[in-house]
Amino acid sequence: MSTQSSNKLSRRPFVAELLKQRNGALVVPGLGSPTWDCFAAGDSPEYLYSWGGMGLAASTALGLALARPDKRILCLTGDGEMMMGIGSLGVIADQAPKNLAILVLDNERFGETGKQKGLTGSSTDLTQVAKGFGIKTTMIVTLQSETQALADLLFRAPGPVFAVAKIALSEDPWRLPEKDGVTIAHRFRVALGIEQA
Ligand SMILES: Cc1ncc(C[n+]2csc(CCOP(=O)(O)OP(=O)(O)O)c2C)c(N)n1
Ligand SMILES: [Mg+2]
Repeated sequence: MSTQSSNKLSRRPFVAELLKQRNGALVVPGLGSPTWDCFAAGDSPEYLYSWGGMGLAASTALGLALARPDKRILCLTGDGEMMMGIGSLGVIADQAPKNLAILVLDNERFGETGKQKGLTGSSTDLTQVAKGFGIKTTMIVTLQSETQALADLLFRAPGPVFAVAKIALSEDPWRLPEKDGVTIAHRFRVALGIEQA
């Protein structure tokens, strides 16, 4: 059961609703909670789960987007993880892959490691930061009713696009996927048809 501390978006049902609309998009979830949210919504070999590596989700998604222009790529990460790899937004704006979307699940905290406060709850507006780096299309979502408009942006609008969803702090049960990086990467490549099972 999930314990909500505010009336913001509830992350598990919100992520599950969004992923229903991914229509073959490859997903790079940031470490910790976003990885668990994806797994809880239903495992897929098209999810390149992260374990431990903080700050690399957006740049990993950029590499994928450039390597596979035939696929839509979604980086689905946390505010803390995004802040750690914030410079990658400059390279994303510069390379401007049309198939890349980034969604930050922003609970304004380092949720997984004890809910320490991050900067997005006080001074930092990540959409303005993204715009400053040169990403022209951004969106902030605070209501469940905006999920459809967000899905249209993330999965259909010309990229690169950058969105922030303000989500509630929660105590969702752990849902931990496969941990072995070699296994995760292998099954991802198999799903892409570039390696044999
Ligand atoms: C380089 C590095 N520093 C710190 C950590 C520990 N760590 C793991 S998850 C996490 C917080 C992530 O916060 P956020 O991305 O906002 O996700 P949330 O759990 O809040 O959804 C931290 C600090 C790490 N794994 N790697
Ligand atoms: Mg967070």
